Amino acid sequence: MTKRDIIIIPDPVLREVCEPVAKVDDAVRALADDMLETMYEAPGIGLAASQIGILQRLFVLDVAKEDEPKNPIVFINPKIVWSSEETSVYQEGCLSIPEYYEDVERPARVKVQFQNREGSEQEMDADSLLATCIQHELDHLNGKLFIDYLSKLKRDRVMKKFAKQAKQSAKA
Ligand code: GNR
Ligand code: NI
Repeated sequence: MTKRDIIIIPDPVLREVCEPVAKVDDAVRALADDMLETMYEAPGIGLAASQIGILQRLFVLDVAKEDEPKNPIVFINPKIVWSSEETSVYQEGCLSIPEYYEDVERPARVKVQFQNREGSEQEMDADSLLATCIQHELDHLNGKLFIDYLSKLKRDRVMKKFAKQAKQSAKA
């Protein structure tokens, strides 16, 4: 397993729409393992392939609490097939937007269809943090970020701050 570098905004790769995974083979499983290692190392509770520059439709997550056993899940070619009318608000963060947190309102519960690491079709009902995280990761696969749900003022402010940082580190 190899820890990969996480891409930070305003890198345009984060705005790309990812392509379906054609076949769940050993290469895809190795990629998923790298993504899990990168996520745990960060640390974060989710990671989409585009965040390490791989434009394929898969993400990993583990929303287990610190005192609970690890529960890594790999979602390949995920699709939300149902969302609740009811919404919930979570303070979200993103490994591609370090140290920035804001409340986001999303459907409280979702049903997601995906392929697991064996390539079998699976369905999962999710609520609370898991539901939020699944939607956050699926957005990544479509080039969408949680700051897109904020006011233009807030989003512009964040983008400007990270653009400036990128410029600084390019110079150094
Ligand atoms: O680590 C993460 N925490 C988090 C908290 C609330 C809602 C979503 C997330 S996902 C984020 C990791 C990440 O950037 N995944 O794309
Ligand atoms: Ni994210």
